[in-house]
Amino acid sequence: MPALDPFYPIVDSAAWVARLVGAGARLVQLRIKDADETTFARETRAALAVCRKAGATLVVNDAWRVAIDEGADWLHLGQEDLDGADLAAIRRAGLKLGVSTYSEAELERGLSVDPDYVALGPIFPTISKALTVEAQGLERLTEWKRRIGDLPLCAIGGIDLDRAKLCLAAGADLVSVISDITLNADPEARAKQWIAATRRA
Ligand code: 3NM
Repeated sequence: MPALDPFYPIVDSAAWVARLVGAGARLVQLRIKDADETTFARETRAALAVCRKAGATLVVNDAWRVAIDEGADWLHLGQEDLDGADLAAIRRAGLKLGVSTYSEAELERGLSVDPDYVALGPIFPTISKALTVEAQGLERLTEWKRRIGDLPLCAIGGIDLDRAKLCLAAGADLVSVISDITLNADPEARAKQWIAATRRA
């Protein structure tokens, strides 16, 4: 598997995917909450078309049936999503899989499904997702990386550009971000800064 790009933004529409891929992003997650299946399928199809044209990778969050039906290559599942997902069908469809982990037990569970990357979060407090877990901190990233070896490790939660560099130095291979990009006054320019800094690291 070719190495995944270290800059891994998460957005909630195909229009956002197009903006960030246009700015140079090569790994993007489409994470839509509270949409009906028709909207999700339409957005996924449009986002896949944008990514394929640019040679970028789209990761579909949670909606595994849509990901299979639309022929996506990647899926991301949280621990709660793992319970309801048909992992055999997902693998049969050839989907690569990323999983979220928040604790030792969840890391064990995550590894048991033979994922293609493991995410640890929230590294810092986040405004973008309601979570009951405390911030994990950078040391935990180093510990997770020691545990999972060559498997790519994704840092997520409260990460801005300076913190992204710290996460990579601590052992992360990928850094996922929402608000530092989407709430920026110039998201494309911010994405380019991230790309320059993370690819250099
Ligand atoms: N998952 P921001 S934190 C979607 O810890 C998501 O698993 C998290 O957004 C986890 O970059 C998070 O704005 C939100 O903090 C990340």
